[in-house]
Amino acid sequence: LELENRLRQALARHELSLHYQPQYDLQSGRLSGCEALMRWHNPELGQVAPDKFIPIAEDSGLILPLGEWALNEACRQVMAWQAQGLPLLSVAVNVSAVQFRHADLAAMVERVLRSSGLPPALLELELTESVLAENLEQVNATLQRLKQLGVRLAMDDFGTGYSSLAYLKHFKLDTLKIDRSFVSDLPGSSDNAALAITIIGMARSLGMTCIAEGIETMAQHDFLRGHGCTHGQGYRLSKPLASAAMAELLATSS
Ligand code: G
Ligand code: G
Ligand code: G
Ligand code: MN
Ligand code: NA
Repeated sequence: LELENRLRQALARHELSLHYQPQYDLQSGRLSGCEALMRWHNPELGQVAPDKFIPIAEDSGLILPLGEWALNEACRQVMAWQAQGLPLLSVAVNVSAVQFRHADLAAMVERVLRSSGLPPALLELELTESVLAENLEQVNATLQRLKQLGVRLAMDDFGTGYSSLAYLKHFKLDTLKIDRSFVSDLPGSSDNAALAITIIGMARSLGMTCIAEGIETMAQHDFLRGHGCTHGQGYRLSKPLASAAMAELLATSS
């Protein structure tokens, strides 16, 4: 509860920030976008990891204001970079199942797009498989409204949930993100190699962009690239960067 109370004040006290992890086109090596990741620095606790505070935010409902802040901040930042003469790039923002369940998600996204001026096609919302396993009618309606806004939808952590195949076919999302647990021991693990190749093929046959997460070695990079995975992110390519460092990267990648 102590952490929850501190988190409750974190927004007003400007303790939250976003880091941006670059995403690359694996074939050309070019920067293709970034994923916004929330960071919390509390004066007494220091840096608190998202794995610790996101679940608390979800259980307490604080994820609603925090998630809206993150979406707004990410969209605003991308437009601010463009205003500084840096290239316009797409940004992916994580959306928790709690936010997705909330009736107003599409209205909130529309509001943020309008106030930031970000072209909707440059925004990708990362959903988890758990989102799609809930009330089918509501999920359908929300996905429909989000698609009408023109934003892209990604399936995050693919392969770690359940019923993946049926949902994937049904919901026609834009992007499939291969969970890093399948990437970690490539190319040595024949199981993971087979799984990664299967997921890449699945994305291709469904017409989806495929992003591998957690690429830490050149061997993983080359394996994924060689098997036709279109995009990747991970420490080997770049760690998540504070906004100033991301701006520097943008300045050298145009
Ligand atoms: O080559 P350069 O230092 O600009 O690459 C920046 C990062 O992009 C490196 O960490 C590299 O691993 C990664 N990268 C992304 N795509 C490619 C690619 O297709 N080939 C190579 N060699 N590196 C890539
Ligand atoms: O940022 P990593 O660096 O530690 O993130 C850990 C976990 O926290 C990941 O599962 C990531 O999806 C989640 N996460 C990070 N930022 C956000 C955010 O803005 N919203 C939500 N819902 N999850 C986030
Ligand atoms: O669940 P989600 O995919 O949103 O989480 C992204 C998380 O993965 C963040 O915590 C981010 O810091 C972390 N991450 C990004 N690149 C790597 C990587 O190469 N290796 C590992 N272990 N984690 C990574
Ligand atoms: Mn993610
Ligand atoms: Na993930």
